[in-house]
Amino acid sequence: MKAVIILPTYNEKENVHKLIPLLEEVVFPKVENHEMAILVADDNSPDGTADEIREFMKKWKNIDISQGPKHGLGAAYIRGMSYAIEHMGADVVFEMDADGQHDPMKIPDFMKKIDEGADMVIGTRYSGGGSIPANWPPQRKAFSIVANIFVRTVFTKFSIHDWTGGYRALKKEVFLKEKKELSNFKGYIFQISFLHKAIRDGFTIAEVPFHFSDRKLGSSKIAPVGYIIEVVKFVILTRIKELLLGSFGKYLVVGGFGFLLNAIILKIGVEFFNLTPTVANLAGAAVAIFSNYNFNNIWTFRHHKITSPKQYFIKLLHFYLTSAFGVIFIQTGTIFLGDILFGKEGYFLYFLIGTGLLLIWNFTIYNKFIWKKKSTQ
Ligand SMILES: Nc1nc2c(ncn2[C@@H]2O[C@H](COP(=O)(O)OP(=O)(O)OP(=O)(O)O)[C@@H](O)[C@H]2O)c(=O)[nH]1
Ligand SMILES: [Mg+2]
Repeated sequence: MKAVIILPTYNEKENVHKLIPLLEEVVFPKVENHEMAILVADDNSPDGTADEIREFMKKWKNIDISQGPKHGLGAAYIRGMSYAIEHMGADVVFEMDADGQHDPMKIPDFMKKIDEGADMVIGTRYSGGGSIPANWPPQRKAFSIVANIFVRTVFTKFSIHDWTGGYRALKKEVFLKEKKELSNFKGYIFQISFLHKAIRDGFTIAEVPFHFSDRKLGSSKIAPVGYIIEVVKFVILTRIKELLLGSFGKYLVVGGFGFLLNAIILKIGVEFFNLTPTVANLAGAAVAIFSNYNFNNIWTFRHHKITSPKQYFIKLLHFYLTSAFGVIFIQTGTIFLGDILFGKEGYFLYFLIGTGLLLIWNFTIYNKFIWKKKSTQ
């Protein structure tokens, strides 16, 4: 395979001067069985980074440069990856800071993970011995640590420890698949969104721990603290969109329809058939649960559809039981607790909180037990 290390640069003349010989003379000879090359994605740096690279290109034939206007890190990577694949024949592309903060000696470890079958390898500072500079100011440390915990939690993807780092390797298939959807996001958001899409599309992800050293030469282009609000906004909006457009949105539509059925039957039962509200509501709930079960089966969770008649009845029974449990213990229980702890006045708020918890409970149970992958066969 051919792997191209993409170094995005904006005024990194002094840094590439040190990094490129290190890659060529020390690191590349350590990578067995793969052809290694370098692409510098330079945004017309005024400090003459490109001239430095052109000098190196005379000495080493596996170096190339792609220049363009400065539209941010994401744009530089999109341009660089396209170039590496189309003009250099790359099978694998690396993202690597040009300022030496990404320990180049880890490159063989990334390639090993690719050899073992990973589609995308993430350099991690937050697991397995990886670390961030001890001398970073407290607010930068806090930003980096909290941002990563935040992203992992909101995306409920705890197996990936470093979402914002920029030391990565990926097969060209990953880039080609996601290219259309990759926007010119600024620094950290580009990294988060790229990884999020790769996971969504089922690519295999692996991690390589590394120590992120402090920048020694040149100046920083990314202002971490300035990104806080943008990162939070991006991650939350992405998650909400994903949930609403995905099975959770369908589940809400199905549940909303069930709720309407329940309400109509309750009203007809009481007003036209003279039933007591309790009995009429039980009938309405029973019909609504039946409707929910079937619509969820053929629509929300259609990828894990229950087809065998025996399974259909067993799961229907489970569905009734878990739905009843949720209504009695979670929804009604929340109202009960609210009433005892804070008084009756807030009953409607407790109802709303209880219903919210109920929705999450049901969705989790349906995913994990009713329509879980293997049990449906
Ligand atoms: N081509 C290009 N490269 C960029 C741009 N912004 C940042 N870079 C490069 O991306 C890499 C990471 O940027 P840095 O400024 O080092 O960000 P950082 O590592 O979070 O910050 P420091 O720890 O202060 O170095 C460096 O190689 C930069 O030169 C850009 O707009 N265009
Ligand atoms: Mg840096």
